[in-house]
Amino acid sequence: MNAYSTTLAQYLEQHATDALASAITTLATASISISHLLDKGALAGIHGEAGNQNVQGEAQKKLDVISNDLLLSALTHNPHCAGVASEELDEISPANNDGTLLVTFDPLDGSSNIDINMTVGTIFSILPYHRQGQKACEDDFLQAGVNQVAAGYFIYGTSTMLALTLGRGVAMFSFDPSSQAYVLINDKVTINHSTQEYAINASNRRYWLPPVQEYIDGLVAGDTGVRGKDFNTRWVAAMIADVHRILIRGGVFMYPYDTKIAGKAGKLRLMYEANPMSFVIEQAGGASTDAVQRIMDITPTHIHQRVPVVLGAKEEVEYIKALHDKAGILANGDKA
Ligand code: AFP
Repeated sequence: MNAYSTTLAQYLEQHATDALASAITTLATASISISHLLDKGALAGIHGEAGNQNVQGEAQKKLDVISNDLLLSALTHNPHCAGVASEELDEISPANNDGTLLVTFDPLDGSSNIDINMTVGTIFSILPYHRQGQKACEDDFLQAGVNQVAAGYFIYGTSTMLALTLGRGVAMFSFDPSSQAYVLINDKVTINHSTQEYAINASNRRYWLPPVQEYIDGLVAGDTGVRGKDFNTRWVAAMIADVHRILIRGGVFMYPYDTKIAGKAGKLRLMYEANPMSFVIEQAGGASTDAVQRIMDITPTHIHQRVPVVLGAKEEVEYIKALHDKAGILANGDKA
């Protein structure tokens, strides 16, 4: 017998509208199927490449495709869902014209981790839909992150968990395999404002802007440098796992602007990764920017838009932003 007793269903009954509760329950049900497939691993024939590229030009894993199909089919059958957008699909999928919600998702973030038995997860964002009676189109999705009514992620790690925000803090749930239900383990997740741990793919150093190089040099110098204290690096190469670590024990995560691929301002997607994670991080007391402006204030111009991401402990995020301000960096990476 453990101390936890509130299920996700009970939590949603208390805190969410019927429509939101229904959409989140649909997402949770699909996540349980994905979690079971991951548990079976190679035995379920899910390892390896699917042989296609997604809209981002990335090789799709078999489970990317299976997870995408599971979520898409479940959500388009939900009566409250007016439209769905997936990181894996070129175009949005209209659903039920009378629905009041739009859902975006990254079906399997960090999917290159599947074959090496490391953490992956499903990230989702829920936006309001206002054109009832009409078929949803891409323009309906192009809303700033501040409009999100809920966001979160299902993480498939040593255990399966859900981090959820409805805009009033962040709640953490753990999946109980015996009851097949998500159970609340923390109803007020908070992030420390300061940290000595950071996450970045340092192999991209030569492509970063000077303020990011200067910032990381300061951290690497530790107590012999400008920061006067030692820092520790952690990089899982799955945003979901790096963000989860920050929610649990603090830190700062960066996938900054880089010049590696011409025309791509960073690697992460605004609508499937950056916005939902920013909502979760801010609701836990952290901060999230593209190093110049708050991510959730960005009005998307395209559903597959990419943005630089700097999120986590408030003091570090503000420190990095101040370095960019001092260097006169603009949102597109140019200098003022
Ligand atoms: P995949 O889903 O293709 O594995 O990409 C994951 C991701 O978009 C994000 O979750 C990580 O933070 C980032 O890529 C890792 O990128 P690097 O390959 O540069 O380490």
